[in-house]
Amino acid sequence: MVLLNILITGTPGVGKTTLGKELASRSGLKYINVGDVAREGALYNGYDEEYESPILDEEKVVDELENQMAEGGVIVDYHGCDFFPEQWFHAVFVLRTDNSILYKRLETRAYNEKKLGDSIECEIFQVLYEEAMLSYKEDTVHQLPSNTPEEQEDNINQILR
Ligand code: DAT
Repeated sequence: MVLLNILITGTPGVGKTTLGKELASRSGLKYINVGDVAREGALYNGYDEEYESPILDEEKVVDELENQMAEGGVIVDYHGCDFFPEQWFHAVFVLRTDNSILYKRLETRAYNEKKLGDSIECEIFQVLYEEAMLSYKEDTVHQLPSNTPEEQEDNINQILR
């Protein structure tokens, strides 16, 4: 049996982690948060002073995840999607959140003003959706609204189907 791999992507704060963990617990698939993997393995290649955050070493992340992706049955969560090998994922879900709701969610994080503003802009200009459409076959990319708990429930059911 081939186990499917799923990518959940979108601007920070749209609900990737919340959805990914819930989906994993209901489906039995394994949840992988790329940010956590990078932190645990120190998979960085510099520090971004403007964003006050380390820069992901994308090649090292791909190397680190390769075996698990080959095994299959994995849900990957990351706010970027153009550096993963295309064949890793059978379905790519881009979560979308209205700006005012996203702003309220991000306000509670310790983001500096630049990072907060850029994240909102990223959502307005649907950067992650376009990145996904350029990186994967169009029919594997699905946008899902992620504003309310009801929408989250709908999304889980849709992905499970
Ligand atoms: P991400 O992993 O994309 O950065 P998150 O899962 O940490 O986002 O969610 C950010 C916050 O928003 C968190 O407090 C949970 C809340 N949230 C996520 N999805 C939601 C939804 N569909 N409806 C209401 N709140 C949601």
